[in-house]
Amino acid sequence: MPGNPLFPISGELLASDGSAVLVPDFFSSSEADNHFKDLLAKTPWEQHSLSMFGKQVLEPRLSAWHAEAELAYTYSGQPRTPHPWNDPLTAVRMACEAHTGHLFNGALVNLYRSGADAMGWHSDDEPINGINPVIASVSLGAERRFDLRHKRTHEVVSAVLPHGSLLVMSGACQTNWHHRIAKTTREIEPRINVTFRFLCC
Ligand SMILES: O=C(O)CCC(=O)C(=O)O
Ligand SMILES: [Mn+2]
Repeated sequence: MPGNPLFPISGELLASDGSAVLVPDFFSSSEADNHFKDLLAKTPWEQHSLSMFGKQVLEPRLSAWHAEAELAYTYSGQPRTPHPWNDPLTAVRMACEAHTGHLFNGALVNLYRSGADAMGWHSDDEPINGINPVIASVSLGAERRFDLRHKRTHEVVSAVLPHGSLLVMSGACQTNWHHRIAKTTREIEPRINVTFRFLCC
């Protein structure tokens, strides 16, 4: 169901040039509450820096990269040493694998502590993700708006990502669209997002 911006939205967000399918109630609210609590407690949160206009600035969020030991990952130009899988992450990963029929061997976990935390426009198109990657993105905690912007036409498609939702980006989504979580001045609670990927070694 392509649209811009219709809230709440579910199903296919993109009319063309890739796929982004939102499943708003992927986890029940009690499952989502438990995953949020467990991941908040068990994730080895780090704050990394990124290069912006030639300067190193701290990323406006906390994050952790989880994968098998040999799968180092360079994100925002920064090499990341993987942390081992933990129980809540494995449970969420297995649910995403069962739903999508795809295996995932890495997960980037992000903590947006408040509306001031964000992730700028980017696409998950690093070569290690392979061509037309399937990326399963789980949202827990505060709702945030997710924007997709077409790289050529600059069309913007937006959707709110609810607590316990799953967004599956696939096909040519990373080739043709950027995505972001924008800052908001609203007073909001923390949000955890996990993006599962399959890295080609
Ligand atoms: O927080 C989100 O929903 C998006 C996260 C994201 O795009 C990423 O980790 O690459
Ligand atoms: Mn991304």
